[in-house]
Amino acid sequence: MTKRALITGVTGQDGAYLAELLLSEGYEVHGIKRRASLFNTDRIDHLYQDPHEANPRFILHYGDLTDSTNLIRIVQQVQPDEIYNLGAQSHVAVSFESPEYTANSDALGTLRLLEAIRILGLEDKTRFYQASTSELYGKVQAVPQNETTPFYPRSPYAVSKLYAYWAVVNYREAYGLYACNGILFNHESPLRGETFVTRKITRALARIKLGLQDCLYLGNLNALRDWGHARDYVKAQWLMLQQAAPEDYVIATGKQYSVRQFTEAACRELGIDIRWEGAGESEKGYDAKSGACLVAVDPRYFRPTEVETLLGDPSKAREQLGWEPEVSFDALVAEMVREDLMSAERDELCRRQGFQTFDYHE
Ligand code: NDP
Ligand code: GDR
Repeated sequence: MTKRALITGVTGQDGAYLAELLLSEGYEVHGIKRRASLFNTDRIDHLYQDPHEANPRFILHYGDLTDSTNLIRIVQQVQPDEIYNLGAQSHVAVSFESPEYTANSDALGTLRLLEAIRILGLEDKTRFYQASTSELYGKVQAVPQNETTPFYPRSPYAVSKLYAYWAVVNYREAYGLYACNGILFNHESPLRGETFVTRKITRALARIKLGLQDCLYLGNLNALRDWGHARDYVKAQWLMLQQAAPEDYVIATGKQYSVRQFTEAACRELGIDIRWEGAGESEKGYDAKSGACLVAVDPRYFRPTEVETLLGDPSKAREQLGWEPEVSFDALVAEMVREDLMSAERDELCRRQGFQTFDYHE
């Protein structure tokens, strides 16, 4: 029997990689996308199948995590063997601007899906994956962080994800649901949203290299993160739902770098020698050859409460799931830089030919 999966957040970074993985594993994949005034399926367009063709294996449904009516209807229609709840307002800084919406989609959205499983009597059929996060550790209470480290969330995003985390544990214990939390540390890729720090850096430096942009403005250069590749991490999501019993797992590389080090690694890939001067809010990064300023700190990007350091211990996932990250930090940076350089080259060519290109950066 073909397995059927339902992915919320299928248009996001992880949704795209997971859909690809599940299709390659022979699944019929259903995804929930939001209605937008423009097409918003860039990341999954290569997977698109014409719904008029016979037996499509990749099917999209309009829906929103803030609307339980559509969630119940879609779950009823799809009767999924596995639900991957990846949909979320996932930007930590934005969650300070839109805390109520973040709670509605990230916390209550998760509850709505768990209830949909129950209301439809699918407790024995449908397995549930929740996209939990290292942001739960926030102001960290132990180093490195594992499945037993206490949580201390530091943003409306993290507080919302804390609610979702415990809702999953509670539904597992109360109703016997096969439901898992994947506590994933930061994972990146060329598909990463442009306003997360890694992609912001690789995209801006590629554009600076080609003369399309002057300066990259960043916030806290000292923040430390455990960065992996999204393709490796969606494999762990899938593995969690293939076990005999549902459990929660930390997924991380066990290595840590600062935002400054990520910037330096991207510069190395681009053949730029960066020299730092100043400290704190007045720190700047200069091109050692030309003397041009490449990077400047802008306090606008500081957060009201910051997560200064995260470092995961993935021992449990290694031992029980047989999971290992395959892509190193340097290979991740190289891939992101390569892809952003290609798209900057396209923009530069258009500009040379007299076409105006979009120059938005945040
Ligand atoms: P993205 O921001 O790339 O994708 C989020 C997805 O959720 C998009 O498809 C977005 O749709 C969708 N979405 C947002 N709000 C709603 C809503 N109200 N209803 C339905 N869908 C919605 O995130 P990632 O792919 O990076 O992350 C996937 C999940 O994993 C998220 O839950 C995130 O919080 C969590 N996570 C991510 C980590 C990371 O490092 N990437 C680490 C740990 C956890 P649209 O395209 O229309 O905006
Ligand atoms: P994070 O990712 O908050 O860890 O959440 P992000 O890339 O936004 O920030 C990482 C660190 O970099 C610092 N930083 C900046 N961040 C952004 N976005 N823009 C900047 O200009 C900048 N300058 C410095 C931040 O302060 C922070 O310390 C991501 C999301 O994917 C979440 O959904 C997920 O749960 C966690 O990772 C794990």
